[in-house]
Amino acid sequence: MKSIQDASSTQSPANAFHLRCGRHLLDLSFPRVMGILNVTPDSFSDGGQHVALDDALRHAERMLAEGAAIIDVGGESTRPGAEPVSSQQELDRVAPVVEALVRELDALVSVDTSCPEVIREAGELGAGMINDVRALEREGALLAAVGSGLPVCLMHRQGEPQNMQQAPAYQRPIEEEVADYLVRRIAECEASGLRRNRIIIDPGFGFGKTVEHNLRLLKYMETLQALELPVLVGMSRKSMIGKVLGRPIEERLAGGLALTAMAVERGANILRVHDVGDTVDAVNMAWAVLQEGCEPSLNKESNV
Ligand code: 8Y7
Repeated sequence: MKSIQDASSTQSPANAFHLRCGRHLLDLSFPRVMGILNVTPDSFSDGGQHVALDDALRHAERMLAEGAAIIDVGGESTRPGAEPVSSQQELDRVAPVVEALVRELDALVSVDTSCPEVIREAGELGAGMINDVRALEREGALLAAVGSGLPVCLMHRQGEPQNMQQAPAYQRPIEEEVADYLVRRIAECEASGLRRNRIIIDPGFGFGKTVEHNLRLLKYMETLQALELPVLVGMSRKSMIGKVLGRPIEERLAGGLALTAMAVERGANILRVHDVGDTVDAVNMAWAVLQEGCEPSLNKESNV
């Protein structure tokens, strides 16, 4: 990552590593943690638990206290085989939560959506980031994102959630295909007016990839450094851990922390996880090694 600086935020001293996210300025001079807040009744690991607004707020508050810099709110399950939801349904689930997180906690909220209506509304409600597993490929999503003024995470995937795990296959080394896709997609987004300093990239672990694909993608994740953009990764509790270790979802934390440390070494800037407190420790420890020194305040009590 070279410079992700927006001309509108030149007042910051370390501005080469700051990302403008609505009214928040996200410091990416060290790796940050994004806490997952699912508001879908069918999300695969904590489905149904945070449907109520109060529960969602309390859960987010705890993640922020544990050091999350961003809360990622999602209203559509992208779990393999999940049923699609209407944009109105998604909006009904997500909007009250985003609004409350912004108003009550002043949180930097990311909205996990592919839907243009939800993207548009996210900006209005005070969200600071769009996280789209479909990289703004849905009709109207790119223009909605441009209009929102928010940074966007563009993720690689192969296929759609309904069928993506059926027979994932790549002709060339996966890290090259993923990087090539992202380069192409970034160019398309830039051509439509999405400025490069608003783009975050994500290799999309588990989205149309076998376990071996996922392991190789992490091993060679440094390939993405060539794009000189912030890198977000999501591996928390995913089946790549389950398959290697033979663990059910609730026993994948240790495996996930190992992956987190490796991702930090390979340049990950944002780690999207369920277990914020433990991940913050893993991130800060790995970062201390890379820096050959400790800055104990990193990622602690940090709401950006
Ligand atoms: C990812 C994601 C999911 C990911 C980004 C899960 C919404 C499945 N995974 N977004 N979303 N990256 N950017 O296991 O890897 O959380 S959903």
